[in-house]
Amino acid sequence: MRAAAALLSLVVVTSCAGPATAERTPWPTQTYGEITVTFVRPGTTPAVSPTIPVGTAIRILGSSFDPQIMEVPLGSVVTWTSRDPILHTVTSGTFGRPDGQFDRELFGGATFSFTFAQAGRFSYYCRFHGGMQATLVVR
Ligand SMILES: [Cu+2]
Repeated sequence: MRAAAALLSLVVVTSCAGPATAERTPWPTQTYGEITVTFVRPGTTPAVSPTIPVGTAIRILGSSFDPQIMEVPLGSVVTWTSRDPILHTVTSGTFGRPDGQFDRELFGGATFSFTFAQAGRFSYYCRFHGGMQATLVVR
């Protein structure tokens, strides 16, 4: 057990590291289920794969959805809260191509909630502002 603890202090945990090649990842890796552990040598910098935030709350602020991409546990209720003084929408689909799952106008402290009962990648946007686009990954 002591040896395992000492070993863990030397590793960096990365997720979704994908297939490691000797050229791209010069450190040995070991995969345990969905977690890949990279064993880092002293004096080197580990390559950590980017991760996206996990949660169920999205803020609308500055004519932007925050976060822009978020992972949502399957079956969760996701809630959008507007912190902007101008009207926006939370509309499923991509700009100009609503998919009909949800479409709600929000402003100034208002909230909207939607339950994601299916896994997948879902885009949503604001009907009034072409640059407001974001993605949820439900898994
Ligand atoms: Cu908007």
